[in-house]
Amino acid sequence: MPTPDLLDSHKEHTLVLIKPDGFARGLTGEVLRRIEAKGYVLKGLKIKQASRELLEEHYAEHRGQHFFEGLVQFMSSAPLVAVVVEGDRVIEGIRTLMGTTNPTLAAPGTIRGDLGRDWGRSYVENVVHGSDSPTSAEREIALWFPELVERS
Ligand code: DAT
Ligand code: MG
Repeated sequence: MPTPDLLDSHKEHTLVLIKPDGFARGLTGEVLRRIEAKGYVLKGLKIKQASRELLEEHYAEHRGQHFFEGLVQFMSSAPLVAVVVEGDRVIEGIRTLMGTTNPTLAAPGTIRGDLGRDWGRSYVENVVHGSDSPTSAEREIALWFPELVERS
């Protein structure tokens, strides 16, 4: 197998996850459609059932929060889709496309506002994740796509 091309470090990238709820509901295509229609470019894509270890690392900033355990359990319970997206100001742009964290309150027109809702569970199901800053994006891409950022 050829080694995949590494990401261009001069360009901006973010990590998007189509969470287990979004993947199970068949919303992967719709989320990717919105990202591509906006003009951003997909640079990495994989279906994966993430381990507890990976998710504890991914959500390290939330360790100690009351929702942490439920969040990690939900995110590791079923497959998800991980995506690296490229474009100028893509980190902010994806956050705008996603909408706010609570899907009941997320604005119509956003992914969470249009596709997410409260299903009465003890954890929040909001379809997507997007990195919240350049520091987070770099850390998260290295966690989920080490093959795109370093030579093995
Ligand atoms: P976001 O996913 O919008 O970046 P976040 O980083 O603050 O939000 O939280 C990560 C995830 O954790 C979020 O998508 C859903 C869950 N979460 C956040 N705050 C929560 C809360 N108060 N109660 C339950 N789950 C929460
Ligand atoms: Mg976050």
